[in-house]
Amino acid sequence: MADSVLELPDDAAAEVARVAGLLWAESGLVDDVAWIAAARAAWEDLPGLVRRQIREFRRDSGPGGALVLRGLPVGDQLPETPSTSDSVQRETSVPAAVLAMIACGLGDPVAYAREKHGALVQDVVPVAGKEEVQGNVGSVDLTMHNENAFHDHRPDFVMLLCLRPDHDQIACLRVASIREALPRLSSQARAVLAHPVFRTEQPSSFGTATGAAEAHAVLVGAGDDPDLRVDFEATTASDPEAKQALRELSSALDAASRNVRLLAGDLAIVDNRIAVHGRTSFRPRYDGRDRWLQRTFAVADLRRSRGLRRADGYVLAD
Ligand SMILES: O=C(O)CCC(=O)C(=O)O
Ligand SMILES: [Fe+2]
Repeated sequence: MADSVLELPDDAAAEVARVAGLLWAESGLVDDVAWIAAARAAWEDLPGLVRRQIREFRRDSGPGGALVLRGLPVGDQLPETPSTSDSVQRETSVPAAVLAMIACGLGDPVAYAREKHGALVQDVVPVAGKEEVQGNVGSVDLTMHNENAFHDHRPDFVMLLCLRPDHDQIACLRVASIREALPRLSSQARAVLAHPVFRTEQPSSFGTATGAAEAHAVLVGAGDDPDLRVDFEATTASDPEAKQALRELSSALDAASRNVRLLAGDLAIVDNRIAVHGRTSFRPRYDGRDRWLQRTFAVADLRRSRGLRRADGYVLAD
């Protein structure tokens, strides 16, 4: 099982920086299939320490369902933090190289055509006027969620690489796994959560809700080690008993949650099958030096979504 935090020793960090620098210099754009192929090859050149940790995490993400790698390179000349919704990283860069290589180690990167222009490396930045939005443009507390819980092909892993923390360094990524919450749930709640009496709408980053979401269970698979599928902003329960079970789950996850303060060069990887994530509030200044994360999704089995991906690329059409 993987440890939950790995601080890279200096020599390993320097080696990652060297390999990322070479990949950055390869021609093309981040979303080019050829550049992702180069990232896949470059993954093999990363230090064994990093590759082992990622592969162990892929096999078993542990009780907490999250891994933080500290000390990754993010480049020397960081531009201003982007300030608009839906901004993405199309040009190759050191952070994009780190995300692409590690996505290839976890499985393969993916994106969704309807979200953030289908870009594989996306900016997570606060946007003026959107403070209250329950999405990554906001700066109020962000409710716990599985990423794209509404989607049949939601990501298996969510990677968030910090390029720049918030000014006050108070924003925390929150992570909670069902493995740690399950013992806190009553057997009644566990049983109800395993029934398909919940519906989850698409998040605001995908556009407005359709009202056509299908019923699904929140706990899926092994009774003693289930997968989790919930978004406390978007999942609704069909009857009072199911509503109560959802409330119980929310408290159990809160009680099991961990706060992670990400600093520049910290990469959080969340196992989206067993863990939810959210974020505590912070105060953006919109001065070009606001909190800036870059995000990439990965799936363990790319083939499974082939029907949604044109030309066997990395973007899911729907
Ligand atoms: O801002 C954060 O730390 C996390 C935002 C989030 O949930 C996401 O980008 O998926
Ligand atoms: Fe998220």
